[in-house]
Amino acid sequence: MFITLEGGEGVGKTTQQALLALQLRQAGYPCLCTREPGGTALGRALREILLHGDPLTPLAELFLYAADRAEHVQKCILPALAAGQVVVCDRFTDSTLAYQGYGRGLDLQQVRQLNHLATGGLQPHLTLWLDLPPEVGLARKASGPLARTGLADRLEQERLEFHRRVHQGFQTLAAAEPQRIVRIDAEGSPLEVAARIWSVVKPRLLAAVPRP
Ligand code: T5A
Repeated sequence: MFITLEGGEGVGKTTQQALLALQLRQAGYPCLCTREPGGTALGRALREILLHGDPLTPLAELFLYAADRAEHVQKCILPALAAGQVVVCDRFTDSTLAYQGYGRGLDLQQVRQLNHLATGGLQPHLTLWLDLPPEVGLARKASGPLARTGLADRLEQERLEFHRRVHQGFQTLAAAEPQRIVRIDAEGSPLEVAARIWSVVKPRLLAAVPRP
């Protein structure tokens, strides 16, 4: 089963990925945690350019996310799925639609085509959209440990208006694909959010994957 975690900045995806992996392993499901950008050696180099390099044109940015994904799908995600692991990925194609499409204003149809090319048509079985007002997510990040290093990345530094468009994008994507994309209220403590996530994942997992 291929599960993705999506949402704006600081909504708690990384925190929830670790908690979900714990639940999965306790339930006897081997799982792989990975992320985009940065799930492969190439991806880690691209992540540095994308998040901390000089400003890029929107189209160049789009192609770099696609290159990261093409490598990631072939070298990491597909082999793990073939080996019977549950793959939990922090961001995937919906991030590209939300950030580069709705946020940057690139043509949505072209973004979809490039997503399709990069993934070879692979789609998540379940996408958990962690929904939080952009102001709250940005404030969480601003008070987190990384903020004190002064290493806020390029996308975090975008204006609030950009993050509102991204949020609106996720909302539209979720409304269009309610079976695949499930909205998770990301307010509350990490354990409260984790319980909401598990209540969505568990029945789908039992239906999709035989109990180990
Ligand atoms: N991007 C990515 C694109 O533009 N296009 C694409 O196609 C793709 C794949 C990735 C950037 O790349 C962009 C989007 C992003 O801008 P990233 O570092 O992965 O960069 O950025 P984020 O995904 O935003 O990751 P973060 O780690 O910064 O945020 P998370 O993972 O959502 O949140 P997390 O768990 O790190 O938590 C943030 C802070 O909040 C606290 C944590 O302790 C931490 O300090 N926290 C909570 N506080 C209160 N209550 C809770 N429930 C909390 N949960 C966590």
